[in-house]
Amino acid sequence: MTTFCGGSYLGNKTVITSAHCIAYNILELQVFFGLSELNYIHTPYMKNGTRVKAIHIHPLFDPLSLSNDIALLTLDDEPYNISTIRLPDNPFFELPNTSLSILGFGYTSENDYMIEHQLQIGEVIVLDIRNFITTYIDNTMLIAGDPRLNIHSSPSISHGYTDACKGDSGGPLFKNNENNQDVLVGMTSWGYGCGEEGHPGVYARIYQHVSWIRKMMNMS
Ligand code: 4AZ
Repeated sequence: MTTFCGGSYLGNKTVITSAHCIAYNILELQVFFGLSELNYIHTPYMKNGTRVKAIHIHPLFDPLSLSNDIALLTLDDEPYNISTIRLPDNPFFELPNTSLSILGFGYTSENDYMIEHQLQIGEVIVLDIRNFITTYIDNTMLIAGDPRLNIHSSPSISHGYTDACKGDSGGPLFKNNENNQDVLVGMTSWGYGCGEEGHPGVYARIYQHVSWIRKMMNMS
């Protein structure tokens, strides 16, 4: 068994993750909730995953460009005692300079070779997508990077920026709002390397897809 991606629980037996995480991994797919630690030695702890009953990949997901990198997993059972993340009801947290959190068990450097045992958390800020539009980046994506990126007086920081990396895909880019609720703003999707100057992480936008997500949740 391998652990390869993150996800978030939306409630109503529905987990949201990246489409590219599951497009090739549909056999034996299981979801593990509420872990802050992965334990490879005592694998029995990992045995009680929740099975997935149905997979809904966004109809506009493009596996080449990773546009619309969103999928929903419908579970067999409601997970026990797992808090939900809220969907955004406005696009305000997508605005440049908004500080957001990311988390995952992914690599902590580009040259890593194994995912982390402890869940890692980091802070990134939303960057203005207009500065990053290329043939690879479109408006179904958000760009976010190290908060130090907007401090122009830090030329000594040339690498080692806070960023998502391999293994973090599908995990949340989120904001703890003024009511202490976590709001899902994006999902870790891809990037050129990890933590490199000029190459912030790319996230799937959630706000844009809220009506599709709600529709699919009510249907299942
Ligand atoms: C990945 O392979 C991946 N630096 C996720 C995020 C980033 C790079 C790679 C962003 O899952």
